[in-house]
Amino acid sequence: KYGVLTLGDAMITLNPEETGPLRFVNRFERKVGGAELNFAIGCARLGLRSKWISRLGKDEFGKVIYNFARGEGVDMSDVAYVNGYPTSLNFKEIREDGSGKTFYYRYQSPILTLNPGDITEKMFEGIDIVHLTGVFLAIDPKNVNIAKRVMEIAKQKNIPVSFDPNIRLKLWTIEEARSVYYDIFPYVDILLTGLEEIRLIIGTDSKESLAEFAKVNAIDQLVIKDGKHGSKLYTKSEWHEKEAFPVIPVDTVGAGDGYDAGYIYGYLNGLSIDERMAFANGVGALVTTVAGDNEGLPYLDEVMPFIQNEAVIER
Ligand code: KDG
Repeated sequence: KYGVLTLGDAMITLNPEETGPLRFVNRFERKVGGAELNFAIGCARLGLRSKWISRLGKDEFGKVIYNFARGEGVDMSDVAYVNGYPTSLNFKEIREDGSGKTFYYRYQSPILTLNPGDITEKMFEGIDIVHLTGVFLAIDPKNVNIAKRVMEIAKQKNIPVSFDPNIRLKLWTIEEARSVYYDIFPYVDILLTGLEEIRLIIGTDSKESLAEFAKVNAIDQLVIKDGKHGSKLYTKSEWHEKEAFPVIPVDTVGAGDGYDAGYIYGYLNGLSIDERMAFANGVGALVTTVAGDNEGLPYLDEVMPFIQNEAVIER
């Protein structure tokens, strides 16, 4: 069994039970969200050993997240409760036309108590890949130092680093994000980004510029996720493309995290580039068929039949 390590802040996500402006919504469903935790859960469901480093508020909501993640089989040995920092909240608003908005209440996130010194070499035992995302970096400027410590230890131990920019413009500006990303990119072996995101980061999505960007930053696999249009990948001077699987989406939040988990699963298990892109497209598609940020993440034995059935239908 391969092992993954990720790190980040999780939240209680409150999903409205009715559409419309949040001020008129009276009922919410309590769920759990957080990009890195979604990834960790996705990896655990696919059968990887999955470790999540985090801090949780010493409150009722912190316990909800802890028990939920532990129940999904995530290794919680480096998650601690902290006093004085309430567990973060995230309210979602859904308008009648299906568009959504997010309202964060994460000003004193428990993860703010994590310091570079808390990252120890022992945490990397049995780890085959480290995965970080831009949500953690957006929460506080000092988090870049924690991320660098994680990536430096990974480099010393020859553990590849994957990174998803996961731009959240409610947490920081694009200029702030860009400058931190460029600080991070030289450590990154696998970049898993959205098409819109990479446009925002480098200002273009022309194949030449993307290839140049990957070369300059020594990114081994540049993976570009494009939702219902599938994904593209640039590596060793070659482009690969894989179509998405057609589904009727009910909630696209978390699909990118699912894609990342699927891609990393395929990478670690030696699937060819095209196979792992198809596998990741399949995981991402399945996530969108279930409401919630991580509920739709599939188990390993659900992915292959889904991918194969679709292939049969296409013929
Ligand atoms: O990728 C899904 C996440 O965005 C969601 O679970 C909440 O982590 C979250 C965030 O900060 O938006």
